[in-house]
Amino acid sequence: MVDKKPILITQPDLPSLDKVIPYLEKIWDNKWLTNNGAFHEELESKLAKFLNVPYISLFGNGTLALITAIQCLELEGEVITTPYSFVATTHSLWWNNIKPVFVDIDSEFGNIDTSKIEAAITKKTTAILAVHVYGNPCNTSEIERIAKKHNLKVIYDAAHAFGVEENGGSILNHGDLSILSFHATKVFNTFEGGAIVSHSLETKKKIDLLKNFGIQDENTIISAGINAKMNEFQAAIGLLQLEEHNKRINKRKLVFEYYLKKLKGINGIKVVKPTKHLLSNYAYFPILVDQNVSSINRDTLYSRLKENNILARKYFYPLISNIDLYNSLESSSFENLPIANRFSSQVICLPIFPDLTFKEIEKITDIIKSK
Ligand code: T4K
Repeated sequence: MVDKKPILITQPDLPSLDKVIPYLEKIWDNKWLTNNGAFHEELESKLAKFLNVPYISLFGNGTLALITAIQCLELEGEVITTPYSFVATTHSLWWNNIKPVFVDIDSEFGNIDTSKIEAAITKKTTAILAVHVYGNPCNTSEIERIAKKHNLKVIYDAAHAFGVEENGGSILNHGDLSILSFHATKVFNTFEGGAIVSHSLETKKKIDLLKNFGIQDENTIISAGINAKMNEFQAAIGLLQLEEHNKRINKRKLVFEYYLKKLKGINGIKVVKPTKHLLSNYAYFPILVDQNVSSINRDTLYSRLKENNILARKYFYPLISNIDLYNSLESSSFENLPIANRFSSQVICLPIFPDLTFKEIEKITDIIKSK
């Protein structure tokens, strides 16, 4: 019999309501709702400490953070990026009138393949926009070596990488800027929200102007900024989420490890998993279904899970380079992006969240085993 309640890809973490009320009371008393309110300021400084980064600027969502990061670095022309991401990554270039140039991904983690970047650089290239897909770090040292050699800026879309550390340091400390998403579906959520991590006070100030219409003071507007501010309700939620964060990541780790145990040795199923020297956030549980080895293809497995009320997701399908908006670009050709096309046709992200039970995991893995 099919259970009535679906198992969703994720279930947003929420603080208990009784803890939220005092924060709401404060907002109601202060009547200060947005524009650098007290909770906004407190969350910025607490997050910078928690993530071990020098400067952070809060945003209304991750997409606005991406668009603003590009504005901050004054990019133009062409930017090298990956087609294997959520559409927001490439859309942020489109919103800045920049041509995306897609480079293929590596076959282990699905991150941009650094060995292919240099061949894609032209006179018009101004930056590399890479993504730490599923929270697994890109090859940052190689990206930054190439960027230095060709005088390019580097932005990391770290929407999946809240709290991830590699070799003991935050992966947010790489590149010129990193952006985060605090969307409901992320490991740290403020309902909607996002941030830019920067490495100098001067840059932070520039970002803060850009997210507030470019207003310097009552009489001076110095840039064509946008409205991308985080409000006090979001910031209050963020402060409460932070208290629970480590506990939730520990629970995610148990879920992740139980999945690994249950999926061990199944022909044609490969888990995209973090390396050992990583402090992971266990944000996603992606598997690749290899039709040549497995008795089933990705779409059939996806449907079978759905028939059993398990709503997994094909993150990331369709491949960004294959959608109408971008498929006429030269770099979108299948020949240029064989690995990304393969990943996109094989991937399923299985449900993962702190309260997913072992029983639910068994239900999911049993369906995969019986394929
Ligand atoms: N860069 C990357 C690499 C990203 O992955 C994202 C966002 C961004 C940039 C942009 O950041 P933001 O501007 O979003 O801050 C979801 C999210 O909407 C999106 O934030 C996320 N990436 C992407 C990977 O996933 P959808 O279209 O799959 O969302 P949706 O509404 O179908 O939600 C997925 C599932 O989550 C639902 O089936 C049920 C569950 N859910 C969702 C919401 C919103 C809940 O249980 N409660 C909720 O409130 O894109």
